[in-house]
Amino acid sequence: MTDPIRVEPRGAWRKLVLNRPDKLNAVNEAMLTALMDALDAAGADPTCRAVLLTGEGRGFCAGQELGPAVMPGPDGPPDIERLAASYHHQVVRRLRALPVPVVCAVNGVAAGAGASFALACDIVLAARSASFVIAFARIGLVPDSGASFFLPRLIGEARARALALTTEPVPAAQAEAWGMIWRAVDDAALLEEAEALTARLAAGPTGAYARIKQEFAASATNDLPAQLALEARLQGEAGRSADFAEGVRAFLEKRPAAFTGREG
Ligand code: T3D
Repeated sequence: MTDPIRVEPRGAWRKLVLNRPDKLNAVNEAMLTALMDALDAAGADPTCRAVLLTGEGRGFCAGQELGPAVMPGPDGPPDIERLAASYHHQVVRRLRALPVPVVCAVNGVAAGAGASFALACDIVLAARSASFVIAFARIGLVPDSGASFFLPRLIGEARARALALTTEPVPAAQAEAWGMIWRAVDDAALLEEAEALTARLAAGPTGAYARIKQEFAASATNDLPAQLALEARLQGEAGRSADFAEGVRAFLEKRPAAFTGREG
């Protein structure tokens, strides 16, 4: 059987590929479990300093697989709450908590939870032909897997509400113009650009990147004094790292820094 998630180790980083192209990489429990395992393995490996997430084929991810698992059965309606909390949301939590940067290369349509997964990543590049569909209401569901958290923060409430209610697709160029993603790139250049960016991040100050993720996670709820206190603590930690010492030395010696990702 084909692995629903293909893991491609690339030295200091790894590529995770959603691998069910005939269904536009729609996710089911087995695929979500494999994705969680792959993210856990990346987080547990100190030599893995960045992750790239993308999809196989013409789609990035069409969200939850619409099939028997989400159909009413003899025992009544499906338990979507359990599915969401135990699977989809666990993926989103892992993407946000992973202590290394996660780049997402949206190679085609990202719909429903597929769009949410992309928006949960740290840096999102999308092929110009790709689109984002907040598709949930098309089938009578509500934005999920973080979509109702990420969207208003990224593009403002007016656009977020309209996308959730109308489910109109957002082309990649529009997503870039709205600040929903980092950059739309030509289809042929997507993977090369995403891989180069991931490799660059994998050679960066890994500990500082982990703390940058912590800062942005906390800024969603902190007031300014709390955020300044957090910045001071994290800056203190970063300032004690070997990478900071190397960064300053490299600056003074007018050469590129050779970061190792080491703390001490
Ligand atoms: O736990 C929870 O959180 C539950 C809730 C989950 C959140 C969700 O994700 S709910 C949203 C679920 N996803 C959708 O509603 C999207 C369904 N798909 C579509 O609307 C369209 O496929 C797309 C807009 C994404 C792309 O359209 P198009 O025309 O490019 O492709 P297509 O022809 O519709 O799809 C190609 C194939 O993929 C097709 O299979 P076939 O006919 O060739 O055998 C299609 O059935 C299949 N496919 C696409 N999406 C899904 C799917 N199969 C199962 N589940 C899908 N989600």
